[in-house]
Amino acid sequence: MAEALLQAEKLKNFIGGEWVETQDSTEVTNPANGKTIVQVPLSGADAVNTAVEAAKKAQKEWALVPAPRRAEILLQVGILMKERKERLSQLLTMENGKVIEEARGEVQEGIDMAFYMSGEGRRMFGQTTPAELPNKFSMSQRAPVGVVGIITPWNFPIAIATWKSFPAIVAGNAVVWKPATETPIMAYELAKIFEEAGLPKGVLNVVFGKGSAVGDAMVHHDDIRVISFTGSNETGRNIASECGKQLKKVSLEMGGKNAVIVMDDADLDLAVEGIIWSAYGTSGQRCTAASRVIVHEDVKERLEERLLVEMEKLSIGDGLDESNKVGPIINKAGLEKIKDYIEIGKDEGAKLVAGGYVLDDDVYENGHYFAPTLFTDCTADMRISQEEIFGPVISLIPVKSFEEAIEVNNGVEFGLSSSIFTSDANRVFKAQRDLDTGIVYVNAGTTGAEIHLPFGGTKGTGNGHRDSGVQALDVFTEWKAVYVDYSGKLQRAQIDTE
Ligand code: UN1
Repeated sequence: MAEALLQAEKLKNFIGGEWVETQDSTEVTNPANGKTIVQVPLSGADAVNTAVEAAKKAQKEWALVPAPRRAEILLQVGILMKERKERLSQLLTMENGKVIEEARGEVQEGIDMAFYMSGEGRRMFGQTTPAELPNKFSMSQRAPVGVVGIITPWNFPIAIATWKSFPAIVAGNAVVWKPATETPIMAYELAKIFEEAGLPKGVLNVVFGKGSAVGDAMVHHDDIRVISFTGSNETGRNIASECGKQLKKVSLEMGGKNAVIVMDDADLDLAVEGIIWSAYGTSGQRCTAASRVIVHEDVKERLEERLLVEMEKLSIGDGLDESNKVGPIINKAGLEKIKDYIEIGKDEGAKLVAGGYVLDDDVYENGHYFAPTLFTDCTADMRISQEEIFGPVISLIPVKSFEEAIEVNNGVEFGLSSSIFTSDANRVFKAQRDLDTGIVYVNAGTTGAEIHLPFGGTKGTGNGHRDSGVQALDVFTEWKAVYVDYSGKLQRAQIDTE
């Protein structure tokens, strides 16, 4: 099936508009069954250098194409993605494991981003503003940065790529992109779509390979002026410190330890639905996934009972089977990490009430499946309540008040997403003010960000930048202030004002 859908056995890099073969490669396996899908190139610094040269050359001309014309290519990309939505979704499920319904949602997120960013080609507003001197005009406008590097993760291999590459391209930059080696097919397909949509050669370059080779070469390349990265905290910190030394702009989106708060006045059935969806959907492998439930003690028992009932109903298996709601974990390393946290939680004295084990019956073949897991009676400072597990594991923490709930929510290193279920309007407004996260949901789970709003988080989640939304343009542009003096004489600012 993969062969028929993919029409390639070995992927190639896309550099300067050419499909370039590499010597080394490694296999990409389907996390649902361990079967090989395709070979992905393992490139080195040479390929990055060639890609940057191609990008530099292309960018000079691309920057001179009027933004509304650049945007037309994005519009065409969106149309082609829409036409191919089902095929892309199936390939996404095969390489990433997420269930097909969610894969369709992710591809849709990319389509939305294409249509949204193509509109930005006719906006990209700067400001005109009065000058302080007579017969003088002043304005600000966005200018492209040049060549930008984007490094994207396996958990949203197409959506996150569109959040970064589309604003970069519409703003007049050229891109060198390193996709995750676990999920290269979405990158290959998106590059093909760009090629068909008529993007000039060299504006988008895809270099497959490991972070330690390709990513490292990108971070160290003098001519890449921006790095936009989504991935682990450790890698992000290393990238930031390296970029800091070079005064390279860097935008980071890293981990989360997102919580759903359930107050005593909440609609409990709705809260349970929100928790199940945001904690166990995508097997908990979203940066935005809920991994803590902070519950008012008066409703703790009722919430727990209902959660256990709904967890029982979750069918787990290959995401291509429409009846499954929870797919596999990306790979063995991911599975091992989750297993380790189960032991940590038990040792810390948390009560394991459901799940906590690997599913390895015959029906799961060589896939990596983990049972949806619920720890209860957790305290806020346990490691399982503090650290990102990236799997279908909830730590349920009872609290006595609204104020304590907010404090527990904010008492972690990360600040990506948070949610509160309550029917009290005063609490709604206090919570959206006091929850220290980049994304806040009221009466919904912690996932479900829309592309025209800024995506990112506070504290250890990032470094103050945002993906998607109009804010993404700030990552990929410089602000330029322009003064035009039409007085015909020298007017000195701040001096000749009398
Ligand atoms: C991620 O987990 O890194 O809000 C991205 C959401 C999705 C995007 C998640 N729209 O969960």
